Amino acid sequence: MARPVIGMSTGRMAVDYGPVPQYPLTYLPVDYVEAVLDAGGLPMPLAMLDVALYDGVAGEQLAHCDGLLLSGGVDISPATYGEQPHPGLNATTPDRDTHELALLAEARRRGMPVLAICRGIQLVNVAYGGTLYQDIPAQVAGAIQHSQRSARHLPSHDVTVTGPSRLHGLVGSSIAVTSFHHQAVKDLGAGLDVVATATDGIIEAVEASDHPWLVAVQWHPEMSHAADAPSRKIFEAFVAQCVTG
Ligand SMILES: [Mn+2]
Repeated sequence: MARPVIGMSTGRMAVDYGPVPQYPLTYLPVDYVEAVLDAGGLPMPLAMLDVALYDGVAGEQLAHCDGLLLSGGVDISPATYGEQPHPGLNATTPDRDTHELALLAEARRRGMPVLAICRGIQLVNVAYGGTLYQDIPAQVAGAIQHSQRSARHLPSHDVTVTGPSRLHGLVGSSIAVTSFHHQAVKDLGAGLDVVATATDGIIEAVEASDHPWLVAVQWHPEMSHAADAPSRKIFEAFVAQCVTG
């Protein structure tokens, strides 16, 4: 049977590349590619583009896909949710924000399954009208460490998952997760349900009630999927929802 095609959002960064200084590249961490392959999907990186220059192309990209994975990356511009930049905000890529918002809007229009990871849950929350903590250590008193210093595949902090929810059905009530984020959902977007939290109250997963299958997590199951069964289950359940067509 043909593998479902999983469209995956990408970023851009400029790096010194051989003899070319600060060469702009499209990028997608390999962990996402391998997690999708191992779950039976066909990874299709969707090149980030300026939606103002290439009107409608985000929709054309998704027309070739059976599911959408919103990947991790840099901070989302606070302009997308009507706030000024906090001193703790890191670099942003506004073109990526608008591209991913266009991809998500098209996925919602099509009822296409969506798995959103790290920056992805933040993007989903903004798309549904919510806001973000721009810098957890500066804005959330008593917050635990959400940017782990241990190796990326090692679980860092605990997450409590509430049911009934898709996520609870997949991983149960409590899991330990890998964590590399300094932003998080603040005010929840309308139409989203919180289905997981950390011990400090930080929202770690949401699902959309207006969508056939939209699961968004703040942690990184793609980093731990090789060794961690709950991480694999999230990818397998997502790919299983993505019917080829
Ligand atoms: Mn976390």
